[in-house]
Amino acid sequence: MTPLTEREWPDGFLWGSATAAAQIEGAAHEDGKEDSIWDHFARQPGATAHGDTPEVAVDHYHRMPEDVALMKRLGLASYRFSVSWARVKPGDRSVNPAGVDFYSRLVDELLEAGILPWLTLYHWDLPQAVEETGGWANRDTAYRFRDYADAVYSALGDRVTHWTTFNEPLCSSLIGYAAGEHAPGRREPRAALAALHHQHLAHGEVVALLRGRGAEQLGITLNLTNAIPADPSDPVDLDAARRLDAIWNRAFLEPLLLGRYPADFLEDVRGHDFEALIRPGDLETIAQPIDFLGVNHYHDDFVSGHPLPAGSASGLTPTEKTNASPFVGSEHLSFPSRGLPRTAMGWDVNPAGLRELLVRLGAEYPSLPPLYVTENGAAYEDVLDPDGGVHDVERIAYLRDHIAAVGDAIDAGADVRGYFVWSLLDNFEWAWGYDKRFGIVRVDYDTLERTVKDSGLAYAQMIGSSAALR
Ligand code: GBH
Repeated sequence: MTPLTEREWPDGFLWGSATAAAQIEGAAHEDGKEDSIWDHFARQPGATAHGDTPEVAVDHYHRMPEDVALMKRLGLASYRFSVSWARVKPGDRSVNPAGVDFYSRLVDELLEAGILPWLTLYHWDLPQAVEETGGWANRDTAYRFRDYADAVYSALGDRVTHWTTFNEPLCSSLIGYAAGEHAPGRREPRAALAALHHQHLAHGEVVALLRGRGAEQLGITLNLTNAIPADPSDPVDLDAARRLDAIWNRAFLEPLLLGRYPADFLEDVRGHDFEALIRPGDLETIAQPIDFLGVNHYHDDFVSGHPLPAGSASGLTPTEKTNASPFVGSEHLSFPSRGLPRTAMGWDVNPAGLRELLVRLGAEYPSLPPLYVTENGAAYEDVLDPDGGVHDVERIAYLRDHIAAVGDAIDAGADVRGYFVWSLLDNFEWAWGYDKRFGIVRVDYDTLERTVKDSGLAYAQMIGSSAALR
């Protein structure tokens, strides 16, 4: 098997893999867990492909020890997982001992296996009961999140060193509350902007709280993309790229790192009275120093300000699927084809984009903390070979080229300290249900049996040999 990388990596570079609670755990109504917005949303007709739900997912809740053993066999140095709020504080009421116990056992298993637990407090699964009081559009949710984080820290703070507040607040605000493609499925642009600000506020409140309680490493994960103008000589496309960069990247980076919302973003959303949501002191709370920034990256966005010619091929955006746009204030954006190879998600493959992004962040934000690539990976139509193996050559090529791009970014001066493949296991891919497989381990959805794909073998071999270089 050709190695994924032959490069030398910095000492202690952290190789891991990532998952999220709602995508793998199942046991959606066991041991006191109540509905999250994803349980509720997935039951609505047409919300997910084939009506798939997270009810069983890949049954990680019951197979956790076996899954940790698998991580150990793969040689993972770290495992990035998320905690389900609706399991720990069902209905946002008192703490559920059985829910806490699951994560406590997981952390013990990981430590026993020599794997660093990398914990995310929120990966999109708000308790449905909290949504029913307004969800993230309600400022109060930020304070309820702080109470939930406090409960998780009380249970795990003695063993978990790395804490991430949010995974991709962009998705859980703009895609959940404006495009309606993710839970809670609302199509209310101003509620989406409120969700965005309240998640930032919740992040800041939790950084302050956990800092005070002695947490070692605190950060957040953003999904960041390069906004590439379809025609760089066309002012309309340049403005489209500027707008996309504002609402997709800078509306998150600037409050967190610079304590302000970008002026052009404020201008773009002017019609929604966004600034009325910001109270004195909020930006100071939001911009407290963090110890790392997680970067999830899958693809660039090739964007235009012109309508697409009828019948032209384009990316699969929520705009086209639901006629509701996540780009509040810039609803006219369109995504023509860039002519690149695509994954099964319809996402362009352009590894150089990851290098450019990581390098650009360092250049644009002097106060940038160390970076970790907390998600990168690809969905393909995996075929199970009669020999029992999964020869996922496209995923291997994707990982090899993106890992090389991370190495190139480090060579160019970017301070990147680790890389997590998305995902450890095939899983519930949100609105796509079980249709799209991102795992380096295959899951048979009838038997729930796990089979390491060739990409998993290649990744294990790489971690083993790059560990040997240290
Ligand atoms: C990650 O997000 C998630 O963290 C993870 O749970 C998920 O399984 C994984 O990626 C694979 O999807 O509005 O048309 O411009 C995905 C990154 C970035 C995908 C924003 C959707 C918006 C498409 N997301 N993108 S559009």
